[in-house]
Amino acid sequence: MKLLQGKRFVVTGIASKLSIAWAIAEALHREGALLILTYPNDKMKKRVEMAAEQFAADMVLPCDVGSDVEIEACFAAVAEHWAEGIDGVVHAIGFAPAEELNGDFTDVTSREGSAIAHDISAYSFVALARASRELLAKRQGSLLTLTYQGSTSVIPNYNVMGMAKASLEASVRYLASSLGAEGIRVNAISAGPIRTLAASGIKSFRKMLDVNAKIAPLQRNVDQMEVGNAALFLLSPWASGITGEILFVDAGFNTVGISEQLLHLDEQQ
Ligand code: 0WD
Repeated sequence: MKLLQGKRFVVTGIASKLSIAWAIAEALHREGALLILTYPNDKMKKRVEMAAEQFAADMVLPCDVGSDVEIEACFAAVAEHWAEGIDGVVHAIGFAPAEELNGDFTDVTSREGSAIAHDISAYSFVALARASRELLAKRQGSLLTLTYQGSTSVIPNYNVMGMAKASLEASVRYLASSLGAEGIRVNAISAGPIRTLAASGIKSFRKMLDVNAKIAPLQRNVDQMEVGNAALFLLSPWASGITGEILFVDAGFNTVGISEQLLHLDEQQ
């Protein structure tokens, strides 16, 4: 029998085959899980339908997380389809206006851009948790989100997304505390940089990948499926004792202060 045979998950955030959510859906499907996939707008619908076909998803539903009405309608449809509850919700969503992710933090961070980044990238996780609470409680399910080390350390051009990810990580802890009594676990994966559509919006991303691979203990970057497999674990009964946790899947990058490579940087130039 497969690891997650017959378990039921809602996966958000598929924008292309490169999306981290695509790999998570692939890992869940590989282990026998049933899926409902969501899309934010008509432009993305076709791509998500492609994923649905590949992973034999039960259905695809619209869910722009900027809209409470859409979130409610989405989970009402999930509840109708899976009245016995769900085993997990994956939040793989991040957004900030492009001009916020290019330039000096103090100069480019605007009130409006900040509000959008926090709403779509952080608050939306709380909104999804509220909408799925009853369904998750029925099967002791869990919530999973994706974050990045730019929440706690400065990364050039990550800017307002660093603020939003810090807020998202705080919400993981508050949600874990709020929902723990119902048996619902809440965790995040802090992934190393991976080339996706969202990542391509960050200035100098390619350079960041190079630096990351040089400094990380594993001397390379991670790929989508390494995140997918870690997600599989956190969403599974094997992680039943883990909640409020931020799990790094970043080839060890976050553990390094001064690496051997950094120590000899001047010799390499
Ligand atoms: O290096 C990376 N790629 C990392 C990504 C490192 C660490 C963390 N992450 C995070 C991202 O911040 C995000 O939270 O992983 C999550 C998934 O990102 P991804 O897989 O890198 O990026 P992508 O394939 O672009 O998926 C993000 C998607 C959107 O894509 P676009 O490209 O259209 O912005 O988030 C979705 C959308 O599908 N999204 C929304 N979904 C519902 N409602 C909304 C919305 N309003 N806005 C964006």
